[in-house]
Amino acid sequence: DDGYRLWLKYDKSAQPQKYVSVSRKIVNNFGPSEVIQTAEKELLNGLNGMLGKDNSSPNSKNILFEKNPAIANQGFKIELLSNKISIQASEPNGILYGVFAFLRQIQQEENLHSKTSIPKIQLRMLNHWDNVLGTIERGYAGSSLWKWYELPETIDPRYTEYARANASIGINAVAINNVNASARFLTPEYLSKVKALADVFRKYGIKVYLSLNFASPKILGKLKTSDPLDPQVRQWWKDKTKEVYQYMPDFGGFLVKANSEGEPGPQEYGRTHADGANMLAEAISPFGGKVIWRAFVYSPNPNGDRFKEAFNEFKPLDGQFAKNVIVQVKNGPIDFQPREPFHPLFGAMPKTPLGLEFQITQEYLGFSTNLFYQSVLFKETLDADTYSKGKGSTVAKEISMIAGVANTGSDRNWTGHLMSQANWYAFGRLAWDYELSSEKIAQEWTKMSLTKNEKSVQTIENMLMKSRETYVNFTTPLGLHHIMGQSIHWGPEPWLTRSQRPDWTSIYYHRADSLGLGFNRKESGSAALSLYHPEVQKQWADPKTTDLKFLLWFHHVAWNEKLSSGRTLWNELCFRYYTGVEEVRQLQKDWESVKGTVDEEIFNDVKGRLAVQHREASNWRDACLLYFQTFSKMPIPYEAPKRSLAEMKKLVEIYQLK
Ligand code: BDP
Repeated sequence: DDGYRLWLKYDKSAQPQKYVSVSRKIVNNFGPSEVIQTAEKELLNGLNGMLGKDNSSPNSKNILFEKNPAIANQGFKIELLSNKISIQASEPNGILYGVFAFLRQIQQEENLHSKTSIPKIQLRMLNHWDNVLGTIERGYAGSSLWKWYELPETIDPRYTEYARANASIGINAVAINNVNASARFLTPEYLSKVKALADVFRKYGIKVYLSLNFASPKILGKLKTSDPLDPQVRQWWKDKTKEVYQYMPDFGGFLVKANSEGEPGPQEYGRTHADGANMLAEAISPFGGKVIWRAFVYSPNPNGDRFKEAFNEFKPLDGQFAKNVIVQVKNGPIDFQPREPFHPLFGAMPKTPLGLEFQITQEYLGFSTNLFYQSVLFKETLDADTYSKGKGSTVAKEISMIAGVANTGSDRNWTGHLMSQANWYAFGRLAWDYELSSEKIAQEWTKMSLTKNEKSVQTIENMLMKSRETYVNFTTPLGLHHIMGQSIHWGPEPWLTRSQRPDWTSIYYHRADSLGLGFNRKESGSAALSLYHPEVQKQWADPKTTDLKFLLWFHHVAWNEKLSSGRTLWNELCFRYYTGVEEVRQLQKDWESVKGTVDEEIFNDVKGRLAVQHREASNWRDACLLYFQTFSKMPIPYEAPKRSLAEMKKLVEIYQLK
């Protein structure tokens, strides 16, 4: 098994007798629709695979697709009745999602049961950072799935496989190109290619979005400006948007990265983010489309704190955005680190629809050689309490859309690391229902993707559940952040002192000195903590009571300060780094114990990657501790690293050689 079939294997069930009541006859009473046809095809395909084509049982019940206006949005109801199995929804997508949920019951060998499920977040989206030349920004699983030079004439069957995987977990939108966007995507040549993809995705209830380059009026329209208040520019976008809708009448909308990391934007013309977003919103509103405007902006400010940049830009604009604009905010204030406190904009813009952006691709999480089950990270953010409307105002309740930067690529197994399929899966499942537990999602995924052996399912679930904390331990424990290798964003480089921008160095974030370690974000420091609701501030205001997970995010702590663990900061730091490496060893042992119960090809591939991870974890530990030791001047209370700091620096340099 090379992992290509993801969690949709539909191999023969070991317990077909459980499902004799399920007939292969499907009756569509819902009404005609392309998506319903897909639902029918998927249901038959799944049933035939798992239960065989024939069903001669006299007691078997037909499966009916039925309209039920009481089921809101794209939700579904599965009802097991004495004479039929009914899958109900008010929208075609709901039927499709109901079908996949029904199949999941059989895939996991559950007893069939009735179930009603309504998605909590309406717009559930993947963001692909795919480029015109087939590369993927921060992609670690091969090249782009989209074969631009073959499109639109050649339709790779993989586009359908991709769409069905998404639909099976409820994803209903995809932005197909990099947010650092080429204007090329808005030309007729490329729109016809994008349309070809949209035609495939539509069958699975998925809408296409495009990332756009804000300077397109200049680049494509040869206008003198891209100023959003210029009448010609506004007209250009209206015409262009109309053209886009001629190709794709159900086009979802635009995703925009503006005035961020060198991308063009309205501020070049003295205009605000709201001016830019609203111009596009006006152009797209006649067609019912949306503008998703990213809040990932941070001007370089040597004396400032990047933590505060997006908040300071966007908070004052609350109430100024057009109705069909969604502001998309990364989960944390810096940049997809292994652990971040939730972004202070959540709960702070009551008049603006907010979207939450996670990064499924593991840019800062060990690429595709590290096991990092992200469900745990997703949940930590979704469940975080903003207190905006009193206790229980979680981030999840503050958002109307959710986006994940995709981890898919042309690798046979889609995600490079087989176990990273679980992150794609978990993203979709949580986007649908953020109240699901990470454990439950891990079990589902494991049973459908790897093994049904009970002991192994338990072992793999444990591995997944521990993997995030393990990664944090050996890379950035206690609230350290952004100390990874320059540009490549892989491996340790805590000594990084100089870069194009101060806020791209490591010393900017860890602030190690002879006294201690960590970023003081209280009033006496950058005061970033003050951006949060007072109740949230309380949790992180006092180093004595701050959860150790977040300690160095908010405090500069003395090396010999005694922490709540009973250890000094220095000893705790050493403890975490050493524990992290040990935990990777344990992951290796755990995986060894499932041998024989998972496919051999998959077993060996994951085994190899875990061994790589162990090597990388040791590098992180030695590099970071030897470096921080130059400040703490304290002994490492464990078996000392075998390599010197100079050797570690050399090793890291290799990966940055051109
Ligand atoms: C950063 C990535 C960069 C992306 C940027 C973004 O390093 O490649 O373009 O995020 O989200 O983390 O726009």
